[in-house]
Parts: sequence; structure tokens; C-alpha cells
Amino acid sequence: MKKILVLMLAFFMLPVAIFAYTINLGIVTTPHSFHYMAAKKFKDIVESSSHGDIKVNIHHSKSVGSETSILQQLQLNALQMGVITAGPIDKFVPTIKAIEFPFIFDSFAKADKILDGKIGQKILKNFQSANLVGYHFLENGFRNITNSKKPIHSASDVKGLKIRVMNSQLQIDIWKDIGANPTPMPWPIYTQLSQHVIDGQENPLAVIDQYKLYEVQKYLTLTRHVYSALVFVGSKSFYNSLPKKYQKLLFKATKEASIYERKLNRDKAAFFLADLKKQGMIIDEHPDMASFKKRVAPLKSRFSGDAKKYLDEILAQ
Ligand code: EAX
Repeated sequence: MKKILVLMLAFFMLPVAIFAYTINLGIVTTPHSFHYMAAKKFKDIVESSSHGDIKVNIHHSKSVGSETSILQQLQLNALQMGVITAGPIDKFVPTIKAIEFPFIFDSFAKADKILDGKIGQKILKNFQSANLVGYHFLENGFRNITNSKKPIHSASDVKGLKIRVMNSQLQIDIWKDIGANPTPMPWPIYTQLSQHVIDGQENPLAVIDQYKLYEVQKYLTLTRHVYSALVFVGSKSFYNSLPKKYQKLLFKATKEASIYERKLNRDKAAFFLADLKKQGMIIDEHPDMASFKKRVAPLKSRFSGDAKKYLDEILAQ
């Protein structure tokens, strides 16, 4: 009788023992997005390398809230990981503004050099003071402006347009200085664009295409005004609860998933531009970039502390 009891207990205990750790990972985008593909790669690496000891659940399509809310939940260990756009992170890690400044990166190579170099590593370390872990940068892409009202060739064409921006003071300031009427709003924003609550928005070509914004935005201008990074962000208290071997595994898996996602994104860049043309968008491929750069240059004077130090270092390279 006793033997049967022990066997039954073992059997019922079994499911609990399978996953020593569960990682709930939040993203605001759909399974078609690069954010999701990076999260899936991370999940595959972590689950296979931990031989099933760690389970990763991906909560996509804003099912666990906006990027700002995901960051707040990470601070409380209500979520354990997220793939978050750099923009909204600046409220939690102010130094990240240095890599969100307009027109500082003119190529993927320059962005990689900074983000994967000393400055990027210092910024990722700064996540600690917000009770977060900055694991690795990955890529949203160069941001371009779209709108439903008129062609935008130079900064003066933006005057008065209601442009949705990310929940980030720097992004609000950028578009205010360019002359728009910026409105911070969490992603996604298709409905607000279709109802003309806002006239335009700015995002990488992949996002514009994957969210079919060509259905509600007639004009696209290739401003490439900000290189938009994504970050694998984690809960610091969850990280501290892990054995060393799994702490190392999370850094290894986020690095591999980030490199994998950057390549995916870059390999499809030409496809997205061609598809947006095919979908009928009116595209200005050679805007008056000097007019945009002139408008945002004074923004530098509003930087201070380490954010200013890092920005100066980037501009000096
Ligand atoms: O995919 O909120 C935004 O505009 C961000 O670019 C987000 O990653 C959308």
C-alpha cells in the first residue's frame, strides 16, 4: 500500500519537477514580426540547452500590455523577459537616449560597432539601476516617416501634421523640433491611422509593411532619421534567482537570437521597399535630409550626464 502511495505521489509531483524555471516573455508585435522571430529563436535555444529545465512562454500582440507596461512588469518580476523597442526604455534607462539621437548612424555597420562596443555595453549595464537586465541589442531598423495627407520632402512639409510617436520624451522632442504635432501612443496604431485620429507615424520599413500601413498611409519618405534598436530586457530579480549556468545561458541565447534577427531583418530590407511600392505608396527616396538634420541639431544641448557623455563619444567616432 505504502509503495503505491509513494508511486502516486511521485507521478503527481512529476509535472511540477519538469520546469524548474518558467520565463514569460512579452512583446507588443504579432508572430509575423522580427521581434517575435527573435523571441522564438531565444525560446528554442534556452529550452533545448536547458534540456527542458527552463520553459519560455511568448506573450505576443500586446497580450500582456504596452512596452512601457512590460518594462514595469519586468521590474516586479511579473514578467521575466521582453523584446522592447529602445524608444520607451528611455524613461527607465535615460542613457539609452544616446543611441536614439537622430542621424547618428548612417549604416548597419556603424550601429553594430557602437551598440556591440563599449558604449552599448555601458548602456546595457545601466539597466541594472532600473531593476532590469539589459541582455543584448537587436534591430527594429532605420525609422521613416509616413502620412496620409501630403508628400513630405523637407522638414517644412511636416508642419502641423499629427504624427504618432513612441512613448518617449526624446521622440516627442524630435518631432516637435521638426515642426510636427507629435502624439505619444503605444503600438499598434492601425485603427488610429485609419480613423485619421493621427495623420502619420514613423517606423522601419519592415514594420510599415508587416502591419499593412500602406492601406492607411499614402506617403512614405525615406528619412532614416533614427536607428531604432530593440533590446532583450529581463527582470533583475528573476536573473538573480538563477544558477550561474542559466545566467550565462540567457546571455548566450539573447546574443545568438539578436545576431540571427539582425540578419533576417537586413536580408529582407529590399523586399519591404519593393513591396511598399507595389502596394501603391508614393515614396520619396531622396528627401531633403539637411533640412531635417538642421531642425534636430539643437536637441543635443538638452542632453546631460552620461547620456551626453555617450552621445559625444558616438559623434566623435
Ligand atoms: O513595432 O512602437 C513602435 O513604433 C516600435 O517601433 C515598435 O517596435 C513597433
